[in-house]
Amino acid sequence: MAQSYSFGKAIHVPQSFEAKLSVSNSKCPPPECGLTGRKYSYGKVRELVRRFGSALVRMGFRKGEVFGMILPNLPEFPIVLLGAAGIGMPVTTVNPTYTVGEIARQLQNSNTTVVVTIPQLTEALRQVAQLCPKLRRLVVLGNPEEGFTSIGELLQDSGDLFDEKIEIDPSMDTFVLPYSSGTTGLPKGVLLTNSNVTANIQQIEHPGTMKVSACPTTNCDASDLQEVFVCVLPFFHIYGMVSVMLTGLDHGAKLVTLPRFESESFLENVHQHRPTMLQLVPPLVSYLSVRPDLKLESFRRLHTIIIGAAPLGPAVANMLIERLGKPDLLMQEGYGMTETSSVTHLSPIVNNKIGSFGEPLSRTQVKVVDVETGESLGPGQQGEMCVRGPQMMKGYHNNEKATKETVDSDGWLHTGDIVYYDEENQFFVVDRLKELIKVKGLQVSPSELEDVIRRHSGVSDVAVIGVPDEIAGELPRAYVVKKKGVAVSKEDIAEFVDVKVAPHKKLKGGVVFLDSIPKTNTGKLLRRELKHLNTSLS
Ligand code: 4UW
Repeated sequence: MAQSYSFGKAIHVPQSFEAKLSVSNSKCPPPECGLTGRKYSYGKVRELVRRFGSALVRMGFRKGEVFGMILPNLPEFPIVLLGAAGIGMPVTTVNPTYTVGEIARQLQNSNTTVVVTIPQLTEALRQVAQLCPKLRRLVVLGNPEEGFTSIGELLQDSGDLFDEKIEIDPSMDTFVLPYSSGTTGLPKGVLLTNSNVTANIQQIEHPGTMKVSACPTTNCDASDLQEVFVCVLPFFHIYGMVSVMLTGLDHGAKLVTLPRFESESFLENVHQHRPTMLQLVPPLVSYLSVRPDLKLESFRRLHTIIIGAAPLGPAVANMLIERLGKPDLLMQEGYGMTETSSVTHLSPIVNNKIGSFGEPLSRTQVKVVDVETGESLGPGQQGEMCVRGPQMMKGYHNNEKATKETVDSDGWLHTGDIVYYDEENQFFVVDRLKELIKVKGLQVSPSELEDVIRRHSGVSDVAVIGVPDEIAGELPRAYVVKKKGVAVSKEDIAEFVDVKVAPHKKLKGGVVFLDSIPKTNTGKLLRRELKHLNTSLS
């Protein structure tokens, strides 16, 4: 069943990875845990992918049933993801810092039937299972526990059912189902097909887009030729999943996985593994640029830093280049969205401009339109960016309304971001039209937080916006109208929210009481007015 890997064709991702993994030299270690040193060769990854997928078939799981992953970055992440996707199960990746309520919402909304998690989350998963009747099986990456099948048991499978008559249509069948709130409302499942993701990996690896050494599959003994990624960005988010993990695997890179960002272990791993590329978000660039204890020798092999997911200040970027003493370091900024399988723009290798998120990738069409008239705009004019290309999602899961609001009848995806481009086709972010808040590159949906806050007995109305923050980029702030006659403090509201949401969604931007929330005559919330209010308050 394995096919050879060739560019330009729509290829089912797990099959193409299978081919890639099978030709790789077994001495070439790809995923390795940055904390424990646990690692697998490419050949072993391939074998375990097949065993895991086959075990799922043997347990009765079928193509089209949704598979849930609640895992931090671990070397087993690609094994689980490619094993499930390889038998045609769309994989929904959940942030492991989510609370029981947040996990349950995603698993219910996606109709997940089987989920894999870590021992630290089994108790939470037992509670989640009570709320998700469709969940038939819980798997733990660790020792067997009551109610959980151990992954070790599944990896004993012979692997023979992996490719049992499973027909996968690369352009129609869903490969992954990550969640994004898009331009408005609650987080929605994003249907990314096998072809979408494969196309994006090809676009990223296009010569002239990514600066990587010769593909090392035949040169593994020469460690200087192997790309090394220290993977600190979470694999559950589209940036870490596609641009780091899958692109890294496709390239035969060594992936050092870090389960979470901890300053000491991150630096230790950088010093030990001497990465050739670092994929970062702006707060990590700031962090590195001020660390006094960087061992510059560890950055000798580093040729590229890729940054994206939130606006990057040029001053910080330049500070890091200076700090590392590497004037020839390629600092590439990229722009991506969950809805575009990850990337649409990346700075060019030559003549890149710090402060710009670069130019459209190959086969990616982009236009900037006037927000009022929809008219296409020329260089230097600010408007909403719309994109079209093979990496664009099929739509939102079970949500035709949101799909139609985001993708117009000509197939343009409206990003909700205000940008402009210059005479050299380099793009710059100006503002965000959509509701989304970005905290350290991760999404926070204002509607989701408003729904939580509205449940407080002392709240009559609420609106949440993002306020600028030097470290996180933005932080959520709630504007609250109190119910008459109910005594409620700002702290009460913050504490009420704290226990119901993941750490990055907490109201660290504060709570502000207002007499009324600004709205249009038709009751539509005027978030922009709150943003202006914020500017004038501070
Ligand atoms: N500048 C300003 C940017 C930028 C930005 C994104 O959580 P999502 O859905 O997705 C992402 C994906 C980012 C990404 C993936 C792969 C990659 O290589 C790369 O560049 C290196 C980045 O963040 O959020 C999408 C929203 O995030 C904002 C923007 O508002 C977009 O609609 N965003 N990149 N460079 N803002």
